[in-house]
Amino acid sequence: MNRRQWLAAAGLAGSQMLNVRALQAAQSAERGTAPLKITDVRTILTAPAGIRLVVVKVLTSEAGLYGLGCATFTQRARVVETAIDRFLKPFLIGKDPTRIEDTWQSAFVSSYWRNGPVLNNAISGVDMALWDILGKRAKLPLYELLGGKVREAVETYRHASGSSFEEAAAAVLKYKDQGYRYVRAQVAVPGSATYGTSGPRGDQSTPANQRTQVWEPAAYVRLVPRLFEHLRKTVGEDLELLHDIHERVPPILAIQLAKDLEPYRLFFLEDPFAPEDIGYFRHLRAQTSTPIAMGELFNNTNEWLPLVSERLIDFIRVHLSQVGGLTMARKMAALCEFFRVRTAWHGPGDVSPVGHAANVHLDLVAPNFGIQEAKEFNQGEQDVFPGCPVLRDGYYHVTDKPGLGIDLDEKLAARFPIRDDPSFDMFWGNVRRRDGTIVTP
Ligand code: GCO
Ligand code: MG
Repeated sequence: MNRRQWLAAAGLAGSQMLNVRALQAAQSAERGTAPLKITDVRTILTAPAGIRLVVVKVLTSEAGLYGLGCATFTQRARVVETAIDRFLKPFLIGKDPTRIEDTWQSAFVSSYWRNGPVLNNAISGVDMALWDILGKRAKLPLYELLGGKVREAVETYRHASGSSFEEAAAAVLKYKDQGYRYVRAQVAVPGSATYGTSGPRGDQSTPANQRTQVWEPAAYVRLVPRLFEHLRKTVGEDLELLHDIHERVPPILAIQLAKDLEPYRLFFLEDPFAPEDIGYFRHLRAQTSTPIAMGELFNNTNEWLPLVSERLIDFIRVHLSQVGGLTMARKMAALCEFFRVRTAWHGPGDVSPVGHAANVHLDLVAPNFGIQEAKEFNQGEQDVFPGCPVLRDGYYHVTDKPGLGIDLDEKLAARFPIRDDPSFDMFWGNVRRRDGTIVTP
C-alpha cells in the first residue's frame, strides 16, 4: 500500500480522526484474513473446592478460538459477574481481540471512576483471555510471547499452621519432606481467631452476618517470635520460612514484630500494614532488615508505586486480577526489576486455576522472580480446569500448550455452583477486639 492509498484508506484530511475501521479492513484484506472479532464474553462462576471462583471466556469470530481469564474476587463474585455481563460485554462485542493494550486502557477508563476491586477483576478476566487467545493464534505458550523462560520451573511456598508450636513445626516438616524449600508458618493464638490457622470461628448458632470472631493483637505479637525460635530449633536453618501478619495489628506493633523476628532470618514477612497505612513503611524500613512483602490488597497504582520506587518493600504480592490482570502485572514486574523488588504474586485458593496459570507464566519470564505462593488443586478443580499448573518437588510447572495452556469444562463447572446464601463469607466483616471494635481481617 503506497502513501496515497494509505491516506485514501485512512480518509485523512485535516484534523479528521483516522478511519480505524477502514484501516483495519484494509489491513485484513492485505493479510487475506477476515478481521478477528470478539463474538461473546461469558462469565463462569464455579466452586470445585468450595471457594467462589470467577472465570471469563472470550469467544471470537474464528471457530474454536477462545480465551480464558481469571476475575476472582471471591468476596464479591456476583458483583464482578454483573460488571462483566452488563457492562464489559456490550462494550467489547465486535472489537478486535488482538488489541490487548487498547482493550485494557479503554475498558479501564470506560467507567470514568476506576482503580477499584470489582472493575479491575472484570477487566482482568477479559485481559487474561485476550493474552490466551494471542498465544493460541501464535501456537505458542504465553511465556514465549512474554519473552521466553529465564528458568525451567517456578519455586513455590506452601502454608503450614498449627494450634501449637509443635503442631506448626510438624506441618512445616511435612512440606520439607515433600521437597519444599519455602514454607509459610502461622500459629493460632489461644482463644483468638488467628489468620491462617484453624482456630475458633465464632458461635456457629449465631446468624453468619452476626458471628463475631475475637482477635487480640498484643498476644499474637508476643507469641510469633517464640514460634520462629521454636521452628529454627526444630526444622533447621536451611529452610526458608515466611509469615503473614495479614494487616491484623496496630502498625507500631508490626514494626516491633519485624524487629523481634530478625534473628530467625525470614524469607519475608507479609502485609505488616493495611493498604491504608502505607505511610508507615518508611518507619519500618528505617528500623529493620527483615524482608518485607506487600500487595495482595492493592488495586491502585498509587498504592504500590512509592513503595517500589523508594525501595520500601522487597516483594510485590499483588493478586493479578485485583490490578486488572496480565497487562498490568507484567508492567509491574518490569518496573520492580529496576528497584530490585522481586515478585511473589498472590496465589491462594481464591485465585482460580486460570489465575494460577497466569501467575506461573509471568514467573517463568521475570528476571526478578522471587517466589510463588502455591496450592494443590483437588480432583474437582483438575477436572473442571484441565491443564492446571502442576506441583512437583516444590516447583510449579505449566503445560507447553498454546496460550495459558489451561482449559475449562463448562458442563463440569456447572456441577459445582457457587453458594449464594450467604453471598460471601461474612467473617471478613466480623473480626473484632474483645471490646467489640472491628479490626482489618
Ligand atoms: C495469602 C492471603 C490469603 C487471603 C485471601 C483473601 O497470603 O494467601 O493473605 O489468605 O486472606 O486470599 O480472600
Ligand atoms: Mg497474605
